[in-house]
Amino acid sequence: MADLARERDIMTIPKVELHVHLNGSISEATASILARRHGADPESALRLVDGRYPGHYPDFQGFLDTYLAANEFVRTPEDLELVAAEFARGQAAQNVVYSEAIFTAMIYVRNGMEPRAMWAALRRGLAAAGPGTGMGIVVDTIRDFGPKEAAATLRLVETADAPIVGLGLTGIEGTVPTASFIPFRAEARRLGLGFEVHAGEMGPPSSIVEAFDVLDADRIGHGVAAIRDPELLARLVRERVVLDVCPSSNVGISEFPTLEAHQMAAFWRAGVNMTISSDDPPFFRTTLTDELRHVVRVAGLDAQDLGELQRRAARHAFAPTGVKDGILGEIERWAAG
Ligand code: ES4
Ligand code: ZN
Repeated sequence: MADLARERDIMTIPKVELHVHLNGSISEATASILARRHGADPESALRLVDGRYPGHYPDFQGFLDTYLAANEFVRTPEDLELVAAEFARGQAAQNVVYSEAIFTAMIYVRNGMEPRAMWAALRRGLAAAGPGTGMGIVVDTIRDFGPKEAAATLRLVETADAPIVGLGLTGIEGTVPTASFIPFRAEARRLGLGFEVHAGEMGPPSSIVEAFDVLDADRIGHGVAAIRDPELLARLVRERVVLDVCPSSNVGISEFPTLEAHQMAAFWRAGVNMTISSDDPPFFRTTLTDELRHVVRVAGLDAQDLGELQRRAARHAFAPTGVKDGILGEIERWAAG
């Protein structure tokens, strides 16, 4: 067996991150600035523990409460621009050359932001790190809020001036029947957008099956429940289904007790078409770079495997072909160098 990928490989490789929530990328420092700006005490309003988000939650709802508490203070376009700029600079610092940022636009519209000003602030913020830090936006709707919310999300997307590359379905699996989102999925197709579905995160294997058979998802967010259903796992391998795997997030909501107990190594060995992402980095006290360190260690990846992970992420991005070819070229130069 070749040697494990080295720290230097992990640091220098041009990275692609397909599954990272912009609303889940608000650092404690930025959330504290925003809380104070809106007259709240950061420590209590943000549920901080020693100045930090807990990082570990008893379940998904526990995480969601903390995440929503921070997002409550993103009220004006200036607030959003600050959040987006911090995100872009954080990606740039890790040599993430392209990100697909999942964006729950309705949270900010409900907070009182005017849609045109919201999209303009998002564009300005995401551009903060310059053109070498590419960004696509995946606008999601939260399942729990139902099909009306999905329709409202669509109206926002149709009039948006922003680099939207996909639509997504997030939230708590099983709260609303999957079939209620068929029209939302159909609109993604009509608009020429990719479609990502969070499934098999806290829900059962059947939730992943529904993401395909009911919603014809282009990519699955998480999908880790597939480990409990060997037939489904075989289907995922056979059909080359892309799973965005986010190990620290799964551990952070108590789906697995530790990173070592996470099934990423079994997925890798089985030949699952997985990519690696950070999901909600500060809320799980992680970064994409940390997630790559974890998968190298736990699944025993060498430098070539690491290159393969990043090539896959580039190939399965919702970005235009020209953008993807540019990223693949950067990865080839890294592999050759
Ligand atoms: C999610 Cl709404 C939301 N935000 C972040 N991560 C998620 N996983 C499932 N739904
Ligand atoms: Zn997610």
